[in-house]
Amino acid sequence: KHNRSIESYFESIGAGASDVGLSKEDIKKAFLHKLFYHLGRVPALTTPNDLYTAMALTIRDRALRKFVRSIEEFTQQDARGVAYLSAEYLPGPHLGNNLLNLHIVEETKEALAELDLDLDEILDQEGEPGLGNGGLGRLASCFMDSLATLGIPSIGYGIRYEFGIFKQEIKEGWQMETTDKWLHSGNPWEIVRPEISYVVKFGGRTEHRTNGQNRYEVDWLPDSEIKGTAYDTPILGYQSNGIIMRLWKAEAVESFDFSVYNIGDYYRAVEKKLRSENITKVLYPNDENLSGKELRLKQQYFFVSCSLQDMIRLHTMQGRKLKKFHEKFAIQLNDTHPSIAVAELMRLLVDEHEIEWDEAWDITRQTFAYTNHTLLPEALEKWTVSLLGRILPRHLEIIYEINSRFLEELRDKGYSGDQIARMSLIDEQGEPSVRMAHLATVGSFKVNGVSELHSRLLKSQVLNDFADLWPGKFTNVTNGVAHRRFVAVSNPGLANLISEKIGFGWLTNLSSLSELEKFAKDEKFQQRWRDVKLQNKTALTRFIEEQTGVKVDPDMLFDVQVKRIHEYKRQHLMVLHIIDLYLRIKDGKTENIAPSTFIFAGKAAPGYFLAKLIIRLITAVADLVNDDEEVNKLIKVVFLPNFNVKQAQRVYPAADLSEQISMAGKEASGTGNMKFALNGALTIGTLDGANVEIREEVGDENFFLFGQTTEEIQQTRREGYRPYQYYEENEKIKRVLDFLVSGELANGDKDLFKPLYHNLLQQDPYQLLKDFDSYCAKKEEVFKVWNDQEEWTKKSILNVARMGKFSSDRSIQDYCDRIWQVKPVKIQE
Ligand code: 6GP
Repeated sequence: KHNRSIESYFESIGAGASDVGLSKEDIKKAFLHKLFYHLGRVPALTTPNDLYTAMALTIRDRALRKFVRSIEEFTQQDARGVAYLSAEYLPGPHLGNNLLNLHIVEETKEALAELDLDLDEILDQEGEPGLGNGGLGRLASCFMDSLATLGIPSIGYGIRYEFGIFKQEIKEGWQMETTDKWLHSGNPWEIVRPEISYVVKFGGRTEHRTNGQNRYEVDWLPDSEIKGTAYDTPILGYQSNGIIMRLWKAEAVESFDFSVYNIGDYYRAVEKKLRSENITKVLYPNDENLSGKELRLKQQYFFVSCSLQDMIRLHTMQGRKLKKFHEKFAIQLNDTHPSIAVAELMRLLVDEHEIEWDEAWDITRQTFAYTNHTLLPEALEKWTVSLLGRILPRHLEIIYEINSRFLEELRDKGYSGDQIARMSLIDEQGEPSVRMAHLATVGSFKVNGVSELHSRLLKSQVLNDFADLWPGKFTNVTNGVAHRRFVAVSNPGLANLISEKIGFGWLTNLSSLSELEKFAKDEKFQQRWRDVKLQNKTALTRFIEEQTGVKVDPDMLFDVQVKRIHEYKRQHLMVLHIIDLYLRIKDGKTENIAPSTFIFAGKAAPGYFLAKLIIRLITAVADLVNDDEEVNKLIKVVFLPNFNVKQAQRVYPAADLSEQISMAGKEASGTGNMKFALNGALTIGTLDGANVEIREEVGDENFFLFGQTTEEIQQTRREGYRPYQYYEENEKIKRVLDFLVSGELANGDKDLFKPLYHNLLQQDPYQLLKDFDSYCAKKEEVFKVWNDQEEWTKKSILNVARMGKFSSDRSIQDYCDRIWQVKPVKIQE
């Protein structure tokens, strides 16, 4: 059965190539077919969502055709592959990206035009699966794109949350959260696989005994079981085949109509079903902050267990030995969220497949690799021993066993008691808890950070003891972004201009953007470059007005900060500067201010008070500035609600200036920084995360650097940072901070921003006040360069030309070479 090629299969069912053909006629026919036979509609009686769904289904067929081909080839070649385990994905809208990948944008446009339909309107209908919080989830989706494009045998495992990240609305200046009903109008991209499902156990107790053959055995007697069912979404690569993202949905084990004897049982059965489904109900909306909640642990274990059982099935299906599991799969842990996998694989190997501990441990340690995505102490996952023991009693035993063997090893090496306590998988200070980063590190063959600086700090700070013990285990893979989505799909104007000059090579080899360098000073080219930007800004201007009612002028400098709202990212530093500008304008000192629109967007974790207050501050400053005739000719402020991938695709192409102003040492990498620069924005930023490498690439003369370095920040802290001193000694800072509590903001409310005011004066944990002057000075320079449009454009072109390193294709290639040892599989069409 397996030897039969897909082509002959197609022939045998009498299907011609045109059934999934890519010509205009094929697409038009297929689209009408879907509309009629799938949705039961004729063109005259459709809703916009029908049109979108029919088009999505049309394209999905074509994607599946490719996808099936690649599965066939991966299987035949018995290739080593990668499983990417991530609790979060942010794929963004699929349709536009898939059209690009299939190379049928024009054909589709024309096919629709012949039906009097408009592709852009249809594209606009698509929502997005918000199955992630921010950078980490979006990175996972960029990696899916590149894995598919490079032809790496791979699969992305995750959770099919029924409700993704909340929808953000702004009411009276405050963030309000409403549920994200992304499945409301159906999801044409996914395919449910009822036959691919696994049972996952929870709770209960274990029983230890020695069996007849003198083998020590452990039985786990759970108190509940839940079924996970696979939902597959094909992810196409650019002019290549595809991979799948396989997301697990939780269901009750028994179908809910199992024989019931009385009405009481019936209701209990209903409740049980509902309880089971709860596990994949909703994404936890905390970005880089652990919640410590039981349900979150259950989610993590649930998807990890389904995924590992699935991999074992795939591996043994063709008669391969389980003991060779690590030869077949590399499993990448996307942060510690899936790190319980280390204990789960041990359990599956030892308890369920009767492999001896030592051998199982060798297999496990050769299978996993771990990526750390943050140094923030509040984000390092820990589970209390009591919670973990209650939900996963067998895993706690396994973790204890791993730990005792590991600590024994350290003792043998002569480690001190202090060192051993620091490195233990169990944190004994306070309530005993399991340190998931330690479990992931001990259980993996490689550990990586996501930028040069972050990887260095990981080795010298958070995991320094482990880096001393196993220096060869630690490596770096600098993040990258799906440039096809974030430039070719989102910014067709720029993409066309680039391709016209240097051809299409950059789509698969981003480094070839360097060929643009020679046009950097070409006046005609510069003018066209500016025309594209202006067009994108004009489009964003319309969107801003639609969303917020604020009219902005596309000729102004668009100065943008979009990302999760977090103190360490310092959105409020940008606000303090805007207040300073406002006060200057009120004083009539308007010289040297370039007319600017400041654009913010991003969600705050619902329980993060200061982050929400920062949003309130932005909207308060926006109201003040935008309504003041004296001021709003020079500056405007906008907060765009509900930042997501779709919105991001509108924003990056329209930005002139990209704000990457986190306190040095805090932002692991950043990926928005890359998307902005690739769309021709210049960056004002600190030496943090991947900013360091971006600046290295684009040249320091094309990057607005400010602020303390990581070392200086630490030095300042060691010397005893006293923010109040800056308030006392720096008039500008005093004036700006006093303004926060003056009552001039938020209709006279003097108390509203006091928590922020006090936070900055008393602790200022992210040293805004210390970096304030340097930031303001850099802004002056930004204004100066902006006033010389030729100079600005040259820098913008050079930024794009030198961003070749930051494609996620390069990141994935690095993972393949440095970590996975996996090679692409060539697919003969
Ligand atoms: C983020 C980091 O904050 C960001 O700097 C990085 O670019 C991104 O990961 C991708 O590597 N971290 C998270 O979103 C997170 O939740 C646990 O880390």
